[in-house]
Amino acid sequence: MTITITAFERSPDRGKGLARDMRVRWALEEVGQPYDVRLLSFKAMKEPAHLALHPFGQIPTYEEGDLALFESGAIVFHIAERHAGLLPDDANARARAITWMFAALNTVEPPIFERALATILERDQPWYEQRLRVLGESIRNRLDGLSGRLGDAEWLDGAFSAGDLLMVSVLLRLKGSDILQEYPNLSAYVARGEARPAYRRAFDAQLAVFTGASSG
Ligand code: GTB
Repeated sequence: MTITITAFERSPDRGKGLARDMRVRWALEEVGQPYDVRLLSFKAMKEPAHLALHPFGQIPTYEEGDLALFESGAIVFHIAERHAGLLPDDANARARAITWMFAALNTVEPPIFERALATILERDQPWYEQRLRVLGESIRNRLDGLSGRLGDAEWLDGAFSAGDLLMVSVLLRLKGSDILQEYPNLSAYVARGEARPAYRRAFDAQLAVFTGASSG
């Protein structure tokens, strides 16, 4: 059955791969599942046809036969459950990998995303610098714990898993920032994720949308 996901017709990140369709593309590439992409304008995302798939009018969504999903974490989990390669077979190791998926989305991503939003939306506020400092501290608090747990290991818990896929996806938003550079083992972890052939294929596919859109 054909898998179709949705993505921005024109991603505001100009092809940097920071929108959340990227993690879904990456998961599909890791497990070797071909997929189609339906590109949406901001207007189309708020129209009834898309709202029937996604109650909040966002991307990404995932359709396969009569199954329609939204929420990038749920989609990656679904892919990892249905196909080999992203979750270990051992029940306890699988539960730990799923724990890292939740940690990435619930514990590490929120302050990172808040900080990114603040740099766009709150730049002109008189309290902007203070807010950046507070968000920076929250991020460092999370990265301290993550860095301590990762140590010198290649991945968070044995072989590469959906937990690593989501954690690297979340950390990529800090790429090039002073904050990530303070944690050499996390910088190397992100670089290992980016070096995976499946990541490269996913990245190139989303970049092609931007370069196609900007040359057209
Ligand atoms: N929790 C949901 C999930 O994980 O799927 C969140 C989905 C979400 O935030 N989708 C965003 C969206 O559709 C795109 S990814 N926004 C449009 C809207 O809400 O109207 C967030 C995002 C947007 C832009 C960049 N960027 O330009 O760098 C990065 C990430």
